[in-house]
Amino acid sequence: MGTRHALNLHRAVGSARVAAVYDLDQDRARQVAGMCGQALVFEDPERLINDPHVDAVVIASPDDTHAGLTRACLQAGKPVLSEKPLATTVEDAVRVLEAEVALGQRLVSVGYMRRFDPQHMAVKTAVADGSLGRPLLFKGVHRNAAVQYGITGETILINSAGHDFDSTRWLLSEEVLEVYVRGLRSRPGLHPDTKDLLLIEMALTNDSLAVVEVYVNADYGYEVSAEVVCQRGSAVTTLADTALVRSEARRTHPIPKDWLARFQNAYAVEIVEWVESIQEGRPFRGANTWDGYMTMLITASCIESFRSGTVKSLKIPDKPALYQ
Ligand code: ISE
Repeated sequence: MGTRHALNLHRAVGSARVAAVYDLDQDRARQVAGMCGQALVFEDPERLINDPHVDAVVIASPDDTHAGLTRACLQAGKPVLSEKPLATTVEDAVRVLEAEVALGQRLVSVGYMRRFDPQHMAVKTAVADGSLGRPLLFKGVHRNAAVQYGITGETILINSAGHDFDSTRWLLSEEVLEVYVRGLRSRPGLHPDTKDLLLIEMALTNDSLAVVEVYVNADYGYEVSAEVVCQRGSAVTTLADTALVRSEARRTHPIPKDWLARFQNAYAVEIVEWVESIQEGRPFRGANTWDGYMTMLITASCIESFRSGTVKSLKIPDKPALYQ
């Protein structure tokens, strides 16, 4: 993910350059720095963050390091685009939120890249214009070919389903009030504790609903779809820039193997928008700390529901003025 962001910055953003790279794997850091021109290589992420050659930081490290590194950026007064999730616990998300509110300046952006995907943006536009009536239901499908980072329901909720929580809030413009999660193990050969297919139901403000399938061992490829059902119609993401191929008595569409292929366009648009927002001194159009925090609250409630098998309610906190 870090390589993808570095290359997108290097190739797609004319008004910024990759000044420095850190990776625990220093060979990898040198390799990426070499692909991006004259970038410096650091042995320590906090020194990179505080280096005067660095104006802004992209974090694409393991999930549980995001919150600490993001706070280091806030301490240095530097804008930061953190990969999702903002944090892996509610406590860590609160610490980032409190640090930013204390600073009184919005410096943190969170990489929920679907907000920059043309298909998702088209759904948002169709729904937001009001002609379909009130949005009633979000239906999400999120499939990975094979799981990479872990196979517990908890891991999937933190690492994968966060996208769907963000899509739900963003596309419906409502907040989640209640969640209910069920999971199953898709194959007998997997570890007995595995739950690699989750079904998540949510009740939201304004009497709206959401249902999301997250299946991380779908095997055949990578797919994400989002539909918003409204009073007088619905809007759903269509296939991303693919050709319908006719051959040997079949019509076929290719399916991407992973999110880097499916969302390349979104990642490029996201990083261009992020740099422009910094250079123009305005808020980033994507997710901010408040969104990252709300997603973490939903995730934590889903983990409780998944463990207990019961419905969990959320208390929506007051939104600080900084994010109004
Ligand atoms: C990964 O980190 C992503 O961001 C992908 O979009 C998601 O589909 C995958 O499940 C995550 O592991």
